[in-house]
Amino acid sequence: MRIIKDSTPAGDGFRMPGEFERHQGCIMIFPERSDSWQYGGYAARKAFVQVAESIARSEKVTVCASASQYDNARALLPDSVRVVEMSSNDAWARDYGPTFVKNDQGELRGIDWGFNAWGGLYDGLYFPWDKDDQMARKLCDLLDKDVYDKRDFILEGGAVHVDGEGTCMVTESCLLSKGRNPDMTRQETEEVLKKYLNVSKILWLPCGIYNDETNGHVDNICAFVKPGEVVLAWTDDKSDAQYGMSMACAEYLEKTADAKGRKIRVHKLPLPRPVTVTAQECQGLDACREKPARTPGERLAASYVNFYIANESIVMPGFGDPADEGAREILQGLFPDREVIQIYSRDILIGGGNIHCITQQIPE
Ligand code: KQY
Repeated sequence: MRIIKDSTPAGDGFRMPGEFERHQGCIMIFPERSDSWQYGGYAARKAFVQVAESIARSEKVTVCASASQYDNARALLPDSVRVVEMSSNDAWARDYGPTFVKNDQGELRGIDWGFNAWGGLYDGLYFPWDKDDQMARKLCDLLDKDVYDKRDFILEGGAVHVDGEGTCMVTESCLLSKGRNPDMTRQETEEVLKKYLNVSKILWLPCGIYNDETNGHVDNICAFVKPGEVVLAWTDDKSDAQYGMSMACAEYLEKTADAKGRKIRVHKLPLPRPVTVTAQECQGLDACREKPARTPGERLAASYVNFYIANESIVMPGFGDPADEGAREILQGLFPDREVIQIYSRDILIGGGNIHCITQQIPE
């Protein structure tokens, strides 16, 4: 594996494909951290296994597990899933797995962004994060892919979505947050994204989902279903703090064109009712940096937008909410050639993310 420091993907003719383009596989990490996953992570691991099984029906899934969880992962996951021992601080493959870029000859390379647990010592979520930060490079080594070293720029994979045709979508609340790249201007941030993802237009949504501890990752509020079309997490409840946030994103999208000059078509994806943590769930979490990891009644950033686009399916969250079925039908209508698989994901959500956050596609 070559670590590339003296050129950029755009300069070398590589671009990040849209998630809806064909994949050769998917990377996941087995959860076990006791301040992220309640009651030692038993229920979270079951949910991760369901996600891995669903994706593995149409692409090769690789699950990274710690030495102590290796046997368990191997026992719980189907034979078709590859399990490799790899250490990490937690289980967010989207955020610190490599971002893959591809050239016209089909060659793949990874990008290794800097990772600081969603805000470092300013407003990050745990310390240390050194093993997470090594994962992109270790995975590129495992997959025999050269990797661009961009560790001097803090970015998580869940903070960007691309359409594969020159447009990248981010949120201001995340990319311009003080815990990421505080010395960079918006213009300088744009330049990095353009050079590394090979895009020409950045869509700056103002914010993400209410109380999303990532400073509002775009992958929880808005996602491309194809070039020129997005789904946006939505509520009609004006008394909900999310109402103004989703409205601000809709108004921005309404007046903004993509890289190809297309007006963006917005499909609203209604949110479930607010999902809050119970006292019993909080009791099952260890403290994080000497403080309770969660407090009873805390609202979690539940959203159906946090789905994964697999080769032949959409693997989406379910919350046991009356809105689950309607959300499933909307996504089925938008992805008629893929089977929509809904997985009850409360045990993933308690960790702070959902199905998109725990998966990272490897383009074909
Ligand atoms: O991408 C994500 N949503 C991950 C959030 C991690 C939270 C750590 N508890």
